[in-house]
Parts: sequence; C-alpha cells; structure tokens
Amino acid sequence: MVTIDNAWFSKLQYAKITKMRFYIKPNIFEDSILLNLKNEIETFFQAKLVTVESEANVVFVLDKSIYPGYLVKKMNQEKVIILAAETVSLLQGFYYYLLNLINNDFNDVRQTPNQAIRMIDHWDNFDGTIERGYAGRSIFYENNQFLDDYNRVKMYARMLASVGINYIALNNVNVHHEETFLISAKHLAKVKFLADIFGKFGIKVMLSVNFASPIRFGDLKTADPLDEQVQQWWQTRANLIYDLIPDFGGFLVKADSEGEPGPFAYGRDHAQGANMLARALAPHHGIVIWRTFVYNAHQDWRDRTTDRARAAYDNFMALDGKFDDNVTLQIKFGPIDFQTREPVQPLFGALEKTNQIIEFQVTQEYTGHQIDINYLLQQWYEVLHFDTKHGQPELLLKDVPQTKSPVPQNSGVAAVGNVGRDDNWTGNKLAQANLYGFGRIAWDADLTPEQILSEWLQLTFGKLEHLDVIKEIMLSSNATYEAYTAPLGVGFMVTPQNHYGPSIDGYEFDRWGTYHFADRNGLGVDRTVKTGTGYTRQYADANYAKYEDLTTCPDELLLFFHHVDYTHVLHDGKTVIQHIYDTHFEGVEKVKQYLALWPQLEDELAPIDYQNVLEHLNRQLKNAVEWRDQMNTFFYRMSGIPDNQERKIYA
Ligand code: GCV
Repeated sequence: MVTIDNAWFSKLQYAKITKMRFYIKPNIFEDSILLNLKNEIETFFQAKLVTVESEANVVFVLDKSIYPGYLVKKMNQEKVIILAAETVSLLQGFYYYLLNLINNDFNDVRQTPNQAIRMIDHWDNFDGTIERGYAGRSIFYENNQFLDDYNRVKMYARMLASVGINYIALNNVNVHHEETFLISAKHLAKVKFLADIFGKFGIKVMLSVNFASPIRFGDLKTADPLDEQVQQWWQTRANLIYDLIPDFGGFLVKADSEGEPGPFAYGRDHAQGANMLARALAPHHGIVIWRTFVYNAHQDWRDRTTDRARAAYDNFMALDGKFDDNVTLQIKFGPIDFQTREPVQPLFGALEKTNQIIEFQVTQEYTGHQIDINYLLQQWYEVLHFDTKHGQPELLLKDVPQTKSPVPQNSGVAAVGNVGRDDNWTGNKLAQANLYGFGRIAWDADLTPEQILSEWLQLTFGKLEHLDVIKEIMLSSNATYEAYTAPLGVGFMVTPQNHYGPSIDGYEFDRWGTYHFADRNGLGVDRTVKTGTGYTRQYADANYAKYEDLTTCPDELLLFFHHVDYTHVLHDGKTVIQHIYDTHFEGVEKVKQYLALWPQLEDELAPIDYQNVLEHLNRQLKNAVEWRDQMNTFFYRMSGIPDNQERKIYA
C-alpha cells in the first residue's frame, strides 16, 4: 500500500486539535468552502463541531470589515474567534490558527496578504510526465487520461490552502498536442472534477492554453487575434468552460516563446493577443495571465549584440498601458531563467500601467533537481527585498505588484510547483520546505527564511533535539549550492537540456544564448552601455549607475554585468580566479559537513525521512565534486594561474 507523506500536517500534531470544539455562526452562507471547513474539522482533524457557541474553543464569525485576510482574536485562554469577510478567509484563518497552535501560543493576529494572487503553476503534461519535475510523475494525469486520485489531490489542495495559495494552473505552459484539447468538451468534465476539489479549498484553477487552438481544433485556418472569427471562437470556448465550471480562474499563456505559437505570426503584438483572450473571459470574470518569457531562442553565438537578458523589457515595456484590466503579465523574477543568482528583472518598477505577477520556480530546475538540498527562501527573500529604485524613498520588489498594477487584485506572485507522485511529494523530503515557504512569503514577504524554516520544521517533525543541525544545513544550503556551481552571477554552465551538473561550455555555442565568454584572460558577459549590450540601461538610474560601474557592481553579480580578467580584484580582496577556486573547494567541504552532521538526526526522524535525505546528500556530494573539479580544472587550464593554496586541481 502506498502511504502518502502528510507533509506539514504531520500526524504528531493532530492530537492537540482533536480535543477542540468549533462553532460556526449560523448566519454564514454555506458555500462549498464552508462545507469543506466543517468537513475538515470533523473528518480530517476529527474534532467536534458544536451547536452551542458557549461550548466552543474556536468560533467562526463573518465580518465584512475584515477584508482581505482574517483576524484571529484571543478572547481568553480557552477561546478564540476567527473573523473574516469571506468563507475562503475563514478557512485560511482556521489553518493559520491550527498551525500556530502547534507552534505554540499567540495573541491577536490580523493577517492581510501582501499579494492578491498567490499561485502555483504546474508544468504537468497529460501523458504523466512533468517538465522540470523531480518527484515522480504527475499527480493529475497519466497516459493522456486524468488520474482521478481524489485523495491525493485533496491532500495537496489542503497543503496549498493552509499556506494561502489561491490559484493553480493545472497543466504545462508548453501546451502539447493532447493538452490543447483540455478546453474541449471531451476533457472539461474532468477539469471540473479537479476544479471542484481545489474550489472547496478556495483555490481557483486555470489552464494553460495554446494560442493556436482555433487552428489545432481544426475549426479555423488562423489564430489571428484581430480576426473576428477567432475572437468568436474563443468566446464560444469561454462560454462552454464557464457553463461547466463557473468559478474557473482563466487562461495562462506562453506565447511566441520557445516554439509556442503566438500573435507575432500575424504581425500582432502581445497586447493584441492577450486582450483578445481577455475579452472572451471578461464576461465570466476570468483573467488571462500572459508570460513575458519571450526571447530569441535562435541566436547566433557569433552575434555579440543579441542579449537574452534584454528580451522581456524590449518586448513588453512599450506595451505598458495597452493591456486590458483582466490581463496580468507573469514576469520571471530575473531577466534570464530562474538561475541561482541573477539580478531582478528591470521591468519591475518600470511598468506603471500593467497588472503584474512575479514568477518564481519552486521546482529545482537550475538549483539542484531536488537531489541537492537548496532552501530557496534565502534567494526569494533577497529578491523580494530588492529596491528597484523606482519609488521614494524606495520601491521594493515585494511591493511592486500591489502598487504598480492598475487592478491590484489581478496581481501577485506565482511559482512553478515541485510536487509529483513520489510518496513524499517532493523527492527530497527537505524540498517540501520550499513549497511551504513559497506560500508563506506569497502571503507575507517579510517573514524571514529562518522564521519560515522554524515553522516548517516544527510542523513537519515536531520537537527536535538536533534542531540546530537541520537548521544549519538548510539555512546554508542555498549559498553552498551557489558556491560549487556557476560563479559570480554568470549563470548556466549546466548540462544542456536537463540542467543538472556541470557543462561549462554546454550553452556557449548554442542557439538559446546564455554565454560566459571565458578565454585565457577572463570571463563574464559585458552588459554595460559603454562597451556591452546596454542591458544595464533598462534599470532605474541609481541601479543602472550601480551595475554599469565595475567598482560599484556587487561582486555576486559581477560576471552577469561585466567581462573581467581573472586577476580582477573583488571587494573582499580576492581575485576572480581565486574566488572560483575557493568557493568550489569550500562548497564541497560544506556538503561533506552536511553528511557528517546528518547522522545526529538518525534517532529523531522517521527512518524513511532520515534515509531519504541521507541518500540525496550522497548524490549531492557527487554532484558538488564534479562541479568543483570541472570548474577548477577548466579555469586553471584557461588562465594558467595556480590556486594559492595548492589544493588538488586536475590540470
Ligand atoms: C516550460 C525554461 C525551462 C523550460 C520551461 C521554460 C518556461 O526555459 O527550461 O522547460 O518551459 O523555462 O519557463 O517556459
């Protein structure tokens, strides 16, 4: 029998809750979310729903003034009330209360989410595979059929709802043949099945659609957004979807990107493409989430003027203000592609009249495939607190969606999810923390990585004697991964296609265009206005000045912005080449340290979790060693400069 991991709803914790009594004020409209709340109390937590308020420990109250979010009010040691304007917020308040109860005591809390849209994007294909998935096959599909695994999907919906996720895209943004028909009568009944499960947990479902659908369905010869028949086709399609699924969220679209069709084929721009779909959804209150991941994927490495980093801004800045109110641009947090280190995308703060979503990647595509431990909250916290310099006295990235979107409720954050059909959801047990953490920072970007980790550890493992061990490993893991992979923001250098492990020149002469330009003197990409691609000018003046100037450019992004000699001296006094050697040796030592520390947890964790992490750590060590040796050898051969500590380099 398959036992599915309870993730942060660990069985350890239920006992406390089982003894509690809940009361729901009778004036609350009984929609599917409220029914589910009752069900969660009685069936999942096996606690009591009482009919007399005075007998309850927790009372739910509808209060129109508490919007958005909820208020958990402590009346006395015995009783709290949870107030909110909507049933979905009552449900979220319920989980918040329970999770905090487990994490001990608290006083009154008024929780308002930082972001309106808090979304997980699935890159699941209908055949059961997951693009960039590292935890087994899809929890939704197999062999071009729906799995109908009610139990697993419900567990997943609960996990997401408990951290406040409210949107989910069910299929890959690369919409292949069969997936194109998810919006056809043939499949919509099953989409509804999933929409109903997620809907009960306050999560709206969206589908990724193929822009060329009218052609692929065999109905029309064009998908031109200005063609009336095309517009009509999408309207009819939207009507069909909403007839069946009235609370359907809308469409997620990857267009004119990496082979996906889009409006460019008809000489139309992205606003024309997105608005056409948005107008079909508007009568039903649906939205279009349109991705800005549009770049030339047929580059010639000989051409030094094309720069993939520039692409989103070059394609979308001029369209600011041209998108309908129910269109939201989904913009990757960095200009390239979810690298371990890259600067923040300059569109943020510059766009003034367009709804925006910041896109992250929970699935560890470039960040270790959920083999290597990589607690990504470190990266996200830093990125979300980046000052775009587009505001006075500051405009941090975390505040951009709400303040720069004309319709703030159509803005927020999204992330590519990391779960699959593995028993523990994420392959590496510790990667669950990234999913939990994404939900938490989507709600409150000021929670620190440490705070979130403490919550997650407590919820998942209960009280641990060697808490410091697991914390030390996880909190240093993001820096460790960065240390043994590509240095100083240069990025990529990964094995082509699968993106795990080193391949320094793997993308150097490739059409996708992400190069390091290493030669015998130095490396890095010159993106300055003065001598390079001019990308730096896309930033607000203060950031432009900082990145353009070699002396003020932060070291961790040096090679993203500048091509420098190996002997260039960093702010800490080290040369670039010595930094490469040091970080790669140190990165491996760190992983060895993790392996040495981990056994301290053997008696405290369930054997399955202990072994799972141990096994992944062993694989991580192999990966780190491979990176270290390839990087050090490559750059030693290129530069001819020895390591000043004379450590082993395979020359
Ligand atoms: C879904 C990167 C990934 C692709 C992914 C793409 C995207 O390029 O490697 O697998 O495609 O991003 O975000 O659309």
